[in-house]
Parts: sequence; C-alpha cells; structure tokens
Amino acid sequence: MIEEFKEAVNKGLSAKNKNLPSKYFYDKKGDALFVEIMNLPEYYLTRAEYEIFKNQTLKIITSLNLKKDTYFELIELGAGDGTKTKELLKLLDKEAYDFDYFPIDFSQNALDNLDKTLQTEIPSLSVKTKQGDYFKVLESFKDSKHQKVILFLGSNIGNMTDDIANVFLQNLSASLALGDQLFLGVDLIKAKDIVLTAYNDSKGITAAFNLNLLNRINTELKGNFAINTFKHLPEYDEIEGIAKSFLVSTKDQDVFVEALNKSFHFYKDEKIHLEVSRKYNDDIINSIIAKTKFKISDKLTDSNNYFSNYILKI
Ligand code: AVJ
Repeated sequence: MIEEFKEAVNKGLSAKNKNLPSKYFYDKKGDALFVEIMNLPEYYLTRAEYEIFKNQTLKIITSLNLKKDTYFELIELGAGDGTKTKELLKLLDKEAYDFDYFPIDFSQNALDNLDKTLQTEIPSLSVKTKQGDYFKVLESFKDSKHQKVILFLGSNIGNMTDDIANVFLQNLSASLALGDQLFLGVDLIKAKDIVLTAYNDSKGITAAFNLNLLNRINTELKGNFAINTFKHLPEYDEIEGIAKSFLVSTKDQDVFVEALNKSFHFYKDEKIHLEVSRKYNDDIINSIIAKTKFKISDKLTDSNNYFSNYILKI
C-alpha cells in the first residue's frame, strides 16, 4: 500500500500536468473529513440521495421488482455508515423479504461499526460483511446462483473518468447474470453555482480534505510541503458536467520528498489536479453502459432534481 502510494506520488508529481489520485484522500483523517463534508449544508448530494431512500422506499422495492418469495443477495459497494441504505433495509426487513445484506468496504473499521449499529437497529437482519477490493470480493460471489442487487451509491462512480467507468461497468456486468441489477446513485448535471459551492464550503472542510493529501505525503513519505502555500481550487464545466479539484502553489518553490529522494518544482500558480467529480444525465449513463450488458430499466430522482438512482438491469 505504501509502495503503491509512493509510486503514485512520484508519477503524479513528475508529470507535465501534476496530479495526485483522489483515492488517497481516505486515511483516518480523510475519512473523518468526508463525514464532515456529508453533513455540510452546501454538500447537497448526501441529503438528496437520502431523500430518495426515505421518501421513495417502496418505489425502490417495486422498481427493483423484488418478490417476497424469491431469495436475493443485496450487495453494497463501499457501504460506509449505511445511513441511506438503512431506510431500505428497515422496510425489506419489516415486510419479511428473503435476503442477506452484504456490505463491502476497504475499511474493516467501517464494516465493524456498521455491523454493530445494524444489529441494534434491525436485529432480525442478516448482515454478512466482506472486507476488501470490490472485484476480489465480487469474485467470491461467482458461484452463487442467487439473484443479485448491487448498490453503488453516493455518486462514487463520479471519481472515475467515463472511460474508466465504462471498463468498471464492463467488469461488473461480466461478473453478473441475467436478472441481476445495479442500483447506481449519481449526481446530476446542474447549475455551476450549486456545484461549485458544494466543493468549496464556507468552513473550508473541502479545502482541508484536499490539503490532507499533502499532509499524507509529509507524514508517510517524509515530504516537506508547506501546506499553507497551497490553495484549494474547485472548477466546474457546466456544459460537460465535470467538477475538478486542484491545489495551486501560491509561490515558486521546491518540495523535497525523502522517501523518493527527489525534489519537485512548483511554479507560482501551478496546479496539481486531485479529483474528478463527474455529473450525469441519461445520455452520459447510456454512453458509459454502451459496451456493457446493462440497460436502464428505471430511475428515481429527488424533489429538487439534483440526484438520481438508476436501476440498470442485465
Ligand atoms: C465521495 C466521490 C462522491 O466527488 O462528491 C466530496 C468526494 N470530494 N467533496 C464527490 C468529495 C469533495 C465525493 N465522492
């Protein structure tokens, strides 16, 4: 893991257009900052998707065409704290649907906490946590002949470029069978001011979230980034529907990273690209599933038209 991080930092900071992958945001501090982000008034995504789970729970069940007498496996990729999913789980449990819930996450800590809260809040629910990489864990379902519903929420797919999302969905659909479904949560293309505010909150939590990656380089790779000489800069292309986050060097400077035994030069105003947060519409969803076995079968949207959950069927 540390070797992989080292490699990524070396490659990203040596590139002509400097970049650092957003997947490295999520250390302990980064996880905590992301929880704070989800609670920010400006970060509408979490509340919009929660509203769908809270107000359209029955509609989720009917559009997934779930039947009480047919066992299914409900598998969640990157389950986190499960706040939204709980609304669905409670109703499925109350109505005595026959299923097991498999939350998958990288973080064993997140899974342990989720397992504990579910045991107290929905004691009769069958929870089978699985720690690890999505595809490795999905491999372990290969021999199961049961109907599967995969949840991939929170517009997490938005961190992938469309090409990568397409390959991801090809791999996912290849590991599924006829009748299986993907319940995919995505942020929708919308006005610039709303999106930019969500990624540039007034308390500076999102800025701290991005800058934390430089902190990680300092502590884990013995770097000497002067954190206060970099500024958080979000951009949003309204036509394309793509938000990007950058850190900008406020001065001409060199940064030494001891683990790489290497210096990196930053010009004044030079940018490091950290994150892509793609926003979607039907056309973009259709284009990322074009080379997969998935077809759009239904879609649920919140009352503000900010966020959609697509039901993709094989
Ligand atoms: C967790 C990838 C959905 O891109 O909106 C939040 C991460 N970055 N604020 C997003 C994030 C800055 C988030 N996702």
